[in-house]
Formats: sequence, structure tokens, C-alpha cells
Amino acid sequence: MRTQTHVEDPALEQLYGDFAAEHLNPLWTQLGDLMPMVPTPKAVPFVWKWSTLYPLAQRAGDLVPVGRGGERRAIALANPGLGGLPYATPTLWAAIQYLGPKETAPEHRHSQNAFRFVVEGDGVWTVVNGDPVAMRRGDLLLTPGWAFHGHHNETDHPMAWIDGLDIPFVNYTDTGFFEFGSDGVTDESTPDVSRAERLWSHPGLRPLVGLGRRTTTPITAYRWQHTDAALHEQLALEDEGYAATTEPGHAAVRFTNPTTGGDIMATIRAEFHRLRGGTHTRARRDVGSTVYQVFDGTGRFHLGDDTTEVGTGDLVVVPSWTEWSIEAETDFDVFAFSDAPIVERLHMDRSHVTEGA
Ligand code: 1HN
Repeated sequence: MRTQTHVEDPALEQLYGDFAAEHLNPLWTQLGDLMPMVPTPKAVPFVWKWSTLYPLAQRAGDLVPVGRGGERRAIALANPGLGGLPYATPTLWAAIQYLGPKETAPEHRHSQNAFRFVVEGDGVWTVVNGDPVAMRRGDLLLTPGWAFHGHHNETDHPMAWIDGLDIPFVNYTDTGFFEFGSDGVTDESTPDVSRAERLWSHPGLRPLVGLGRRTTTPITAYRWQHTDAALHEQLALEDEGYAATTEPGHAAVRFTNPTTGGDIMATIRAEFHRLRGGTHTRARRDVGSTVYQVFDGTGRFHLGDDTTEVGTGDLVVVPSWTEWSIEAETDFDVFAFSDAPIVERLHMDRSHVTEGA
């Protein structure tokens, strides 16, 4: 129902004027905006091409030093629906970060939860609470809230990756703290495997020194060899006639916290999906927002009424309750992160899947 907001009665006009003067707002003139029938996100579906992002990051690498104060050479995806804010979605920050040869991004810590995902390259170590974590193609590296972290590039080639953080959510709820740490990194060694992985990354096995539940995962690196093997085996099992995939030709894994079996961090979910060439996902809508990065292959994202061709490195934002599906042209690997843990924790989760589409 639309309520008349045009006022003809002088007494009513006076009342509305008096409301405004007292910083009061009558519900009946704006219920439709406050409570739409379904989510009506300001964020819009949007695609950033890696072939656009990388050269721009490279130019920043030539022109802008990295160091204390600015802290990171990270260039945020600013959703065109969000009025110029550096937010990919209302809850998620996503950026391309670029670190030149022999450069160091100094240590700091913040309440915001963060991860890196590597679509190409290697040679940077991110040092998380003093534990050096190698960054290589296909790896998911975590910096949970309040962990000190800095990055250093040991090689003579640059490296770029994507960062995902819950910055918009933390800003909206006024819950963030920040502290500077060491100007360099506290451990410059370059081990293949971090101490966290040596302690925690053995399938199905937990060290008895850490039997409690932790709100964020103690694993700082989820390695491509494990992700790839898990997806490969799902499709191999499907070929052998076993129920191993969520829909035909679609293998999928979620990165989890081994102490709870739940999401890696309280605010961010991360998943990896693999589609066989020629298959597509069912069209669906979900409450909450998701960012995808194509890892390998080519295909199409259907977003509402639009279709966009995507390939390696391209980033796709799907706002809340936007209908989307993926069509794989070749075998298609895609990394995904979302605010689903927030939505589910608040019991606001809803999905609508178009069956048989
Ligand atoms: C940050 O610390 C990183 O550690 C990346 O790489 C992006 C954006 C805003 C504030 C801190 C990082 C960030 C950030």
C-alpha cells in the first residue's frame, strides 16, 4: 500500500514540520522503503576483469610506495551501487593487492577478519602472528581478526592477489580496533610450510594441545593441492556412479575450521567450486552477498537479466537475493566468499533454487 505523502491539510503539514524539527520520522510515509517485500539491495551485480585490474595495480606498483601509514598497496572494488564507498557489497571488502620485488608491507593487526586468495604467482610470505606462510597459486591464506600480519616479497618479481575482509560490516557496527606492529616482518624466514599447518593440517587429526573450540580456524593456509584433490575426487566418484556432487558435474568444497566443522571465520565463508565444461548451475537467489573469483577456465555468469563472459582472475559480485547461475564453457574453477556466517548466525538465511533449470 502506498500512503499519501503529499500534504494538503495545513494542520497535518504543521505536524510533519514539527516531527522534522524534533528529529522524528513517521513510519506510515515510508514503510515500503524500510521494509520491502523482498531484499532490494543498493549494491548491484558487477564484474571486474583481471585484465583491467592487474595493469592498474602494476601502475600503482610503479608510482606508489608501500609502507607505514598507507600499510598496503590494495585497490578496492567499489560497487557502483554503493555511492563510491570502497565496498564490494554491504558487508564485504575485496581488493587486488600488489607487492613489488623485495618489498615489505609492515605488520599491524585489526579486528577485521581477512584472507588472501592467490590466482597467479608466488614468492610472497605473509607472516601471521610471527608464523611465515608461503603464498602460492590456488592457496587460501587467513588472517583472522586481531592477528598481527605483514607481507614480504622475497623474489625479484612482483606478486598480486586478492584480499577479502569484513570491513563494511565492522564499520557499520562500529566494532573495529587497529594497532600498528613491527615496521618489517618479525620472521623473515621462508619455509615451505607454516608452523600452523605443521600442527593443524593433517586430515581428520587434531593435536591434543588444541582440543577446545575456536571461533576462527587455527589453520592459516588451505593449500591448492588439497582443494584440487578434493574436487577432483568428487568428479571421479560421480563418474564411478557415487553421489559425490551437489548437482551433475558440479564439485564443491567449503573451507572449514577443524575445531568446529563450521566456517573458517565468524563473518566470512569461503568455498571452491568446479564445474565440468558444458554444465551449468541451477539458477538461485540467496540472502547475503557473495564475491566470486574465476580461478581457471571460461564461462558465463548470469546475473539477473544480464550475462557476462568471464575467465581467469575475473571477479563477480552477487548482491543479496539476486538471481544468478554459472554456465561453464570449459572446465571451470571458481573461488567464492560470502557473508553467509553472519546471515546464518542471525537466522536471516533464505534461498530460492529454480529446480530443473
Ligand atoms: C589490510 O591489512 C590488508 O593485511 C589488506 O593485506 C587490505 C584493507 C583495509 C585495511 C587493512 C592486508 C586492507 C587491510
